[in-house]
Amino acid sequence: MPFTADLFADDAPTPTGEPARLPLAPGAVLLRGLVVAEAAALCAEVAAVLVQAPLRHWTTPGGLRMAVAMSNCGALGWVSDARGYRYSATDPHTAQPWPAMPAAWQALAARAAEHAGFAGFAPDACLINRYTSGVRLSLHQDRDEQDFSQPIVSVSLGLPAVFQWGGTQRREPTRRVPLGHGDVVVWGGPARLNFHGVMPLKDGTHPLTGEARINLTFRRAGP
Ligand code: MD6
Ligand code: FE
Repeated sequence: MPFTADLFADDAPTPTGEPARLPLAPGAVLLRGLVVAEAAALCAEVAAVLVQAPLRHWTTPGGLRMAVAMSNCGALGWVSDARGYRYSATDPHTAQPWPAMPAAWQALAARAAEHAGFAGFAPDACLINRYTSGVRLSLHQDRDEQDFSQPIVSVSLGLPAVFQWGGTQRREPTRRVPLGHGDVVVWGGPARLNFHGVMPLKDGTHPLTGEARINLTFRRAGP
């Protein structure tokens, strides 16, 4: 009996092979385990990208060192320094273009967006975030992109985290959404500018990422 109950729990993969979808808000959905089968390959490709464009801690416009270590691939990459938050075609540390976004990643992001109802998503930026023990990302909006009609696709790899999901105003209450290895969150439409963050990462070790959580966020940053 418990076995059957588990198999058909709310968020278990459905017998049709459709991913389990947990709506967060109109325009925002968690696709639990959507990329778990490709996750090992993704982790290997992440490592290869990070050889070309190593992780680093950007400085906020206010002069604070960001706790999350970041890098990018794709035509554009998200960076932060005293000049502000922005997208750049080159890595400020090497003055080189960012590594290309692997074709498999673009396809994966488009497929995830499609599952969430956003057809034709063609990301030009993939931000790579690395969290280690105690590291958090405070509540923010993603608003450095040019076209808010395009969604964002966020892939979680490695250690689990608790996502903080708010509303369109900072003062609105937030809810806590557990994210695990292979989970994908897509948001766009009316939820595109919702506030969100990541609670401090708990200690742990994952066979694919070690003592870390890796998050890939795919965006359409340019026109
Ligand atoms: C993270 N993600 O999950 C941080 N932003 O590590 C984000 O800030 C984020 O997951 C926009 C859309 C999806 C996200
Ligand atoms: Fe964000």
